Amino acid sequence: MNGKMWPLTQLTTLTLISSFVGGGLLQGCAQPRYETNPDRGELGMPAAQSERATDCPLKLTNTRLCVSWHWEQRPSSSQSGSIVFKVYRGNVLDDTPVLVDSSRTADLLLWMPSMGHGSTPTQVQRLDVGTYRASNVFFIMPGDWELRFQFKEADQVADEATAQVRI
Ligand SMILES: [Cu+2]
Repeated sequence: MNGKMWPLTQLTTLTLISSFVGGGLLQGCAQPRYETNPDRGELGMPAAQSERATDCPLKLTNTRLCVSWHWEQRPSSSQSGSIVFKVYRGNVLDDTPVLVDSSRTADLLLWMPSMGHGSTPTQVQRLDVGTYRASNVFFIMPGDWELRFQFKEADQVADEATAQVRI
């Protein structure tokens, strides 16, 4: 009886060792793994593998929330453009982006710092949670401009994040 059991035990031990080593080395393994990866923002759960940690290059000065933006329509010397911008924070669980709605009124100010003047006013519209479109984005002259993403209370700027653009 013992003579037959021994090889089985050896086989089981070997299987356990190889799956442990394999699981540690092969990070891209397709089998579900439910432990939390010690690396920041990465979970072993398959559904979370494509999610990325929050990238926050542009922060609002007061709330420290993040702002991202992109051209929806680039302006020209004769045509105004539009910008979509979003406000978000990092998820407390895995630091993936979570859009945040503000109780304040969003605005976008176009400002030329070297000459101390603005441009024509933009119009900002809320599209969804933490998501805005600024239309009528027009620069009255070429040069270095600031996009000042602002959140106002009673027409006073309560929070602001500034991005630089060359027009
Ligand atoms: Cu100017």
